[in-house]
Formats: sequence, C-alpha cells, structure tokens
Amino acid sequence: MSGEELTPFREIHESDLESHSLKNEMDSYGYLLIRGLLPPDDLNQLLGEIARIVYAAGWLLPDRNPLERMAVISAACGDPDPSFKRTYEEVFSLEAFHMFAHHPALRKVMNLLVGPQLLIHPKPIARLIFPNCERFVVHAHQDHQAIGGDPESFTAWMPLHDCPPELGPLQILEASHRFGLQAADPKTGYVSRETACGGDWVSGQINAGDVVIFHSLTVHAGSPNVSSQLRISMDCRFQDCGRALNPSTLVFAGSPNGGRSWETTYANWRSADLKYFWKRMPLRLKPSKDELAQLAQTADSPAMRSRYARILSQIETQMPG
Ligand SMILES: O=C(O)CCC(=O)C(=O)O
Repeated sequence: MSGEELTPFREIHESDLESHSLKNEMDSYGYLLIRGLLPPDDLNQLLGEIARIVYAAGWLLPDRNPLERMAVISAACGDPDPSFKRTYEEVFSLEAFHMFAHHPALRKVMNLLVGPQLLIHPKPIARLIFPNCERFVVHAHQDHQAIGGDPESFTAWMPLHDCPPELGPLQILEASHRFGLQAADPKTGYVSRETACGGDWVSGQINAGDVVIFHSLTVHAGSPNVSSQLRISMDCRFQDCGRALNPSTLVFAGSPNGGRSWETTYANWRSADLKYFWKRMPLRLKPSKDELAQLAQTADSPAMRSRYARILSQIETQMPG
C-alpha cells in the first residue's frame, strides 16, 4: 500500500516541543512526527558521505550528481546480499553516521520523552532502499520483537533527504503499541496487516529534518519505493539507561570471527569521544551475564546456544568483572 492512500500523520513542529505533550501524544498514538527538528546542513553532510560510498559502489548513475541518488537498477541489492553487506559495512563504519544518533536536537527531544538518563543504543541502522524492488520493502513489525529489553524504548526514523510518498516513507499503525506484542511470523517477525490491532495506518511525506519517533511496540512498515532514486534514511533507538537492556544491542552477535566488530567499525574514526560510550553508563542487562552463560548451555537449538555464547564473550570483553 502506498503512503498516498493512508491517513496523514499527526504532526508537531519543532518550535512547539514540550515534555508533557510529547509524552501524552506518545501514550495516545504510539508515535510523534516532529517537523523541522534537524538542521539541513548537518543532514546534507551525512547524506554526502553516504552518497559518495554508494556512488563508488556503482549503485548510482555515473553521469548524475550522487546527491540526486538516481539508482542503477541492475545494481539493486539489499540485505543479505553480499554486495549490499560490503557497502553497508562502509556506511556503518562512518563516524558521522554514529555521531548523528547523538545529535543535540535529537537528544533534546529524547530527554523530554525518556528523561535525563538517556541511553542511545550504539547500533543505528542505515536504510539504503533501491526503488521498485518488492523484496527490500520492510513489512509490518514491532521493534520490540527484535530489540528486546524494556518495551519502554523508542525508535527515531529520519530520512536524510525529502521523502515524498513515492520514495517509500515510514507508515505507522496508530495506537498499536497499546496491544502488547502482536502475533508475528516466527521466521520474519512480520505482523499481518489484516489482523494487526491498532487504529488507522498513517503516513505521508517526511522531509529532510523531520523525525518520526515511535514506541518499540508500535506496528510500523516501510512503503514501497516506486521512484527512480535510492531512499537513504537512518533509524536509531533510545531508552532510559536504568531500564532493562538486551546485551545484543551492544555487540555483533551475528559475527563469529572476522566479521564486524567495534574495533573494525572504529578503525578510521578521528575522535575517541563516542567509542564505547555506553561503558561509562550504569546498565541493567537482560539477560544478565549469568543468564547468558546459562542460555549458552540450555537454549533450544545449537545456533541459539552459539549466539548466546558469542554475546557473552563480547560482553565480557567490553565489561570485564
Ligand atoms: O525504513 C524502513 O523501511 C523501515 C524502518 C523500520 O522498520 C524501523 O525503523 O524500525
């Protein structure tokens, strides 16, 4: 379903922000669309760095300005294609990409919503969405299904350029966070749109600088990108650091050896300020280290036992003792 057919988002302008109304809006509808929060220059700088990487990968037409993001259709790829992963790793390793999740404007809103003990989850996600490829559309799901920890956590979704309906902006099932974890396909985590509980599906144009913030139980999806351009957006997650945190948000549980690590991610960073920033915070891991050790012995499948063992060993390295 394209964003054009849906009910428009409720929206708040950056100049009208105050804690009380943000919390009320979130409680009532499960999301906030804040218009004009992020400065265009900051977005353009990050967009430029990402566009250079995807241009060099051959994803964009060579005779066009990379900032136009005109896609080479024959290069279309997405997770888990190896060609996608190679380029994604370069984007993920950008210092500017991680810094963006700590942008003061984003922090200010998150402090209003979450309180002063703000934890920014350290692994933001870049969405590099080729047009006209159904298999890259993210279908309806709840982030809590994958992220775990305390459900009182929030995702901020922001395009790095204007995102009209044809570029595939986010869609939200209003008030769906009020129904707890909803039935999902165990393999994909997708929730059926036909049976999902909530109010109206809402969507519409989301401009550069706008941010959609939603609760971890809010059902949401990407819209199909039916344009000729790559859609580049990022999403990152936030919570109160006193609430339970899934340790997998701090490590690379899918990378046994030689894959991504924080050391490979940090290899070309100029500043140490954001490296392992969470180690300086009092965190409440759930499962705890002891529970991880138990799960590494008792989880149902060998794959899950190895996964827990990998999480534990990376957590022990980060936080010995
Ligand atoms: O950007 C998309 O298409 C999907 C984003 C999403 O599912 C998320 O931010 O959790």
